[in-house]
Amino acid sequence: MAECGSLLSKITCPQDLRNMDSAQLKHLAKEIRRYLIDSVSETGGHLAPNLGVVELTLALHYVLDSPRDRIVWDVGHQSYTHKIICGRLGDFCTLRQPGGISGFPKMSESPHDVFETGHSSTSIAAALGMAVARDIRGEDGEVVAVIGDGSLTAGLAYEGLNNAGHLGSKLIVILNDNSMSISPNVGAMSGYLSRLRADPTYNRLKEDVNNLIDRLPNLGKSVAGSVRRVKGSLKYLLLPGMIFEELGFTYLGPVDGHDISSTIDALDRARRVPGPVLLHAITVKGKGYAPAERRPDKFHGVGSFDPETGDGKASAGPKAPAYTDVFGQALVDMAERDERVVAITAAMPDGTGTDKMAQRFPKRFFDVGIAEQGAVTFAAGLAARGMRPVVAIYSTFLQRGYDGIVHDVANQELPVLFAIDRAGIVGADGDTHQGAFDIAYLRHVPNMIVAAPSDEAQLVDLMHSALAWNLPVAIRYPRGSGPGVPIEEQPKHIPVGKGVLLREGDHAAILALGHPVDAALQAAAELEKDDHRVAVADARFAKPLDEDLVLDLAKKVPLLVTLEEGSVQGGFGSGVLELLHARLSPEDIPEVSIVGLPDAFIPHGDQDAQRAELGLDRAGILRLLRGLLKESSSYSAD
Ligand SMILES: Cc1ncc(C[n+]2csc(CCOP(=O)(O)OP(=O)(O)O)c2C)c(N)n1
Repeated sequence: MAECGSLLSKITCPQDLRNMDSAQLKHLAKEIRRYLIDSVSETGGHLAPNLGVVELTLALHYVLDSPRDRIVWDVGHQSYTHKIICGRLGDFCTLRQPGGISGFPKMSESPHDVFETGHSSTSIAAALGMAVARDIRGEDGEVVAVIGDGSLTAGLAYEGLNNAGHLGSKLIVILNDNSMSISPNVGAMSGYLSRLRADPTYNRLKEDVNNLIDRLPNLGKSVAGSVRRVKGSLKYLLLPGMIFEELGFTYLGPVDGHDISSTIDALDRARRVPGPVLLHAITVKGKGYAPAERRPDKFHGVGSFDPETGDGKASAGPKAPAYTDVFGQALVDMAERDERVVAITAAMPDGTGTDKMAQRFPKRFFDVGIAEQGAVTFAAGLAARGMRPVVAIYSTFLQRGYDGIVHDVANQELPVLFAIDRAGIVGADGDTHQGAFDIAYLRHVPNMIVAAPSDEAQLVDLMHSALAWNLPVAIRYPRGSGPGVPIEEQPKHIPVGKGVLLREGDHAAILALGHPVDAALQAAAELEKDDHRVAVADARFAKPLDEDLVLDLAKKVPLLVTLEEGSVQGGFGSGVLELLHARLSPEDIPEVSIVGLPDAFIPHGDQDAQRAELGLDRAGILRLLRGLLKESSSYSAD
């Protein structure tokens, strides 16, 4: 277990920081950094973002009085120092472990976690809501949003800024600018921030003019007004588009976010400014740990690693390639064959495997920043002009793109292919990141095709087939690897809405979608040993359903089990039930059991263990079927 230094061990609450002088605070930052490296090397987690905000977090907690003053962490992946300072040092070794503390802010863990996050760019709007509530209720206390430059690429962040400038409530936004998203940050705003970083002249000049005005004796109102107008025009001369000020914020900075004393001073000033204020802090992602400073993208989120070298600890045994890698390669192959194919990611080229496309066809690859909503409508525009966009986004983040899918893509029947990675249980990232809802939020959208491969080869086949279908298509696949089947050089064409019967049986049938197909086959083979003849079908599509396959099975067996790694409410199994009720008379409908994700937010845990708990592994399916077959009055094993 990681050991903590002598200063850190004495911190029980943020108020303890106030008894420290600046040398001690500096030393504490060093201890925390060492502790973070050692501890995260064991548990895994978001290392580089946290190393970048150690001093900033200490300064915040030094100046503010949390939880009376509220700190809203954007994404929340950088809240480790906050967690440690706010009473969770003892639990920190359980970070992201089953039953342990979360990698994101959690109100159930501490009153200092005032808003829960995981998805980016919510902090400004949420903090503004808290500030306005404070004002309406006649309370006091600061509200502070801490947002990274990557998270500032999302429309949601600008909506928050826009509303804050309009409402004028007292609100502090800290822009933690390390010029990185997970990968290097992109976009025009990122370019603007770089210019601000490189040349803070305007801000110095603005202060000089303000000081001058204040110092002039008996300055008449009109003269002061003129000087301020000159100041107003100068800003256009020196730094065109002083965006934050124009949005109604007072802009402060840039400040070196690793210099605790300067950051404390800047925060003190920010507190004194009335109305919304944005403090621009410059930080280094991965600060103080050479491997992370060299490769902040690789150390954004890590598994366990050797703290001496930064090398990841290899997991045991050879593994099949991850779905993400299979997708990335298939995407490049598609792009080789069809020059209309273009790829879009929302700030996650590595995470989605689209980095392969970026290398091979840089002009046909687009990183739009953390802007899932924009990515979807951008793809619709591309498709409307004859391109074949592939939009690769994790299931949980595509929730942001729902309206674009309905309004811009499906309603116009545009052939956009959504590659939905991390569909299903994701493990250590937890409730905010589970890919639980995509089947449900896509299945009811007219014109959408929703497919899920049961192995890697089928993912490739579905992708190539989707090009020929010429319709809006979503293909969902899980985090991690598939069963490891070989991938043929020549992809096979899969007709829309066609599942496949993999195993005959007349005692019961399992109709599985995607990842659980493999476990279903294993369970059926095991059941055979007890003379239970269980059919297994790979549905391949949640929409359109293979009606013939479903109805045939329903007519043959008294018991039908559906499996999916998605929410049961509104999911694949619901679709099967709808079909059975629409097409069969009640007495012909077999007993149906739907297995999937429950109507609950599933916390962080081990991916396989959680599948087992939910009955979505071989043992769980076996247990369920044995129970159901035993109960079934209409069937006795012969
Ligand atoms: C809506 C959404 N899309 C994607 C992500 C994945 N993600 C997590 S952190 C991150 C980068 C954030 O960059 P920044 O805000 O600059 O913080 P940094 O990690 O650089 O400190 C991304 C893309 C997310 N959490 N939420």
